[in-house]
Amino acid sequence: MITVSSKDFLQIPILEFIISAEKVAHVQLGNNAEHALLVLTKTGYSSIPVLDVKYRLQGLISSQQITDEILGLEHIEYERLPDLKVDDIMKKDIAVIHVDEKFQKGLDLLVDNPYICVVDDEKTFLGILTRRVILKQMKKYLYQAQ
Ligand code: 2BA
Repeated sequence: MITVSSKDFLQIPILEFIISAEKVAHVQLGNNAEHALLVLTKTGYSSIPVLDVKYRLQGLISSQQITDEILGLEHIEYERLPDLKVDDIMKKDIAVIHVDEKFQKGLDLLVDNPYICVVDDEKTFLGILTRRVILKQMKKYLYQAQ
């Protein structure tokens, strides 16, 4: 059996673990909050990336952020959803990882984030690295080391 040392394992490129962009639910700059909430609800994800027309990463939007934005004193103001733009609600200060990075960097970032957006030099969105995928790889590695 071929075993991999933990040092080698941590140096594996993240490229092979990425969920590619075409499989990732996202919204675009300029979309309204109603559309974003629809996509989030339909896909079941709590947060998704926001991209521009050139597929560059601009931020992340979550159902929690949208609900928070329309929370009035007495009730949730759903009627405001069509007039709100994702641009004004999304989180812009987000962790990203370069496509050429290694497993170790991904692991470090996923401690505090459920997923990390993967970009190239031009900030083009290439996909995401999720906790689930990374945990699956860790499990495989730990079980083979037994
Ligand atoms: P959450 O939406 O909070 O999902 C947390 C975990 O729940 C996911 O972990 C996954 O194991 C499960 N889960 C949620 N919705 C699912 C669905 N529709 N189908 C299958 N499993 C689902 P991870 O897979 O590690 O994902 C971490 C986070 O990455 C997710 O957090 C979501 O924000 C984002 N994500 C994952 N896959 C995505 C995709 N294809 N498109 C957009 N965002 C995605």
